[in-house]
Amino acid sequence: MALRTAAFRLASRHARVSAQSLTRVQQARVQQRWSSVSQRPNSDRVRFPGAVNSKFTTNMRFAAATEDDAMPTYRILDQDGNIVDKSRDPPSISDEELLKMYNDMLTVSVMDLIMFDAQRQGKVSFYMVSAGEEGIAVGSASALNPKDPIFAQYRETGIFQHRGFSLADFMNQLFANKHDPGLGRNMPVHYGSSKLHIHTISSPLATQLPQASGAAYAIKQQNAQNPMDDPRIVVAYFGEGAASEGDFHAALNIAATRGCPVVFICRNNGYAISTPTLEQYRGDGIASRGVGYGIDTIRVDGNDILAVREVTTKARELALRDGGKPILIEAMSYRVSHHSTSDDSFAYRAKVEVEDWKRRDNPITRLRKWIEGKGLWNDDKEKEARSRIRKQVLEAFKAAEREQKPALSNMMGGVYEELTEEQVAQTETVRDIIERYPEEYDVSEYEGGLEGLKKKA
Ligand SMILES: Cc1ncc(C[n+]2csc(CCOP(=O)(O)OP(=O)(O)O)c2C)c(N)n1
Ligand SMILES: [Mg+2]
Repeated sequence: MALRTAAFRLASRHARVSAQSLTRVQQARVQQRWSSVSQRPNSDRVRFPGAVNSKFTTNMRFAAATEDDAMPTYRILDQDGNIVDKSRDPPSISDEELLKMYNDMLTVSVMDLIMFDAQRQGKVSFYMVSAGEEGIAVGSASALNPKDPIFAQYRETGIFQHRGFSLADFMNQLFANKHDPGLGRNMPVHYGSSKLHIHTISSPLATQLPQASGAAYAIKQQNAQNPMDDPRIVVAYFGEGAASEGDFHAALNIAATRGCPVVFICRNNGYAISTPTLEQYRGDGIASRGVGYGIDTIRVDGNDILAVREVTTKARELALRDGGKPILIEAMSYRVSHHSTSDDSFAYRAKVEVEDWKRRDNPITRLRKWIEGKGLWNDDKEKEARSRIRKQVLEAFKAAEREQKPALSNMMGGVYEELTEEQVAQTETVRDIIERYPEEYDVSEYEGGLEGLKKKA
């Protein structure tokens, strides 16, 4: 009984907080929706709770999903880096920010080439590149407040780069050395940074999406309770393949019904490993699903970093309106490289298709053309930047490679406060095996060697 009273008190407090976070107009709107659902005689439209504004018709027509109705794709620059709509003002962005965006994309691209090869040489176990999609990550990150929490998938290295994740941070995680905050427990490329407000990437697809909606619900309350602070939103990235997971649907629906300030950014790159989009869905991409959930949605050209930045700025503003609401951005792109180092994409797509895309369009060359047109960039600067970045990446690479690995005790620790009986027994088994087969198990590169098994994590 006492428990039930406490639960009731908690629920009513919750309802009060939610009500406080809505403006009067919004409250009136919510009430209007619920007070007008009774079907009035002679009304020309349905007023049932499940569809409150649908006109009656005698024309039997099934709503058809045709390609003619495909949602348009917003762009600012054409493939030659020229503004398409000559009547509009040029995007308002400083030269400094333009050069930072270009440098960030270039850094990701140069690091990707080096690390892909490093995996082939057996230096790291796994890698994933962002080729062709650098503009989505960097362009959207550049439009956010640096304190907006981010939930990413794995092909958004550009957001880490833009927020200030250093080359040493990337390399420590990739080499799983003792400076990796995850202490080598996660796969390479699954970065995270509490300092930069980016949640750690996890492998199971789409799990980040309901988490993002939940975090946005918490932030909605915080925005309402701390009106003097800068309001924040949550941003969640995912691929079009991940949008086939149930978690995607749960995340969009809860965000829409609870009015959570979250911007969902889908990178539609045409493939989910070997599954092309044509086999993944039959609707109008992922954008059409946002509308289905009552979420304001836009489709944007992911190769146009200025367009990505502009729609994200607007999406952020909209997400904070009306007490908070979700927005969906579908950024169109093409996955230029293999899915990961474990994949050979020429087993399921033609080389010529890839070469075509590489030649035809690319977020880096498109921005390069724009900044060259403005007199901010040229061949010499390009050469200098590429060789400088390459040198910096290789330096960070060598430094991280030299560092010791985390102590062996971290294999078991970090889950429970104390090791369980089973973990203690397993630790002893590991010790026994290493001691019996020292040639097979050289543990000298782990902090503390075999003794590192003892240390508490
Ligand atoms: C729940 C789950 N199912 C399957 C996988 C295996 N898997 C890893 S990435 C991937 C493809 C995802 O494609 P998409 O979301 O389009 O992202 P992209 O790789 O194209 O950037 C799959 C099927 C997984 N990690 N998690
Ligand atoms: Mg994909």
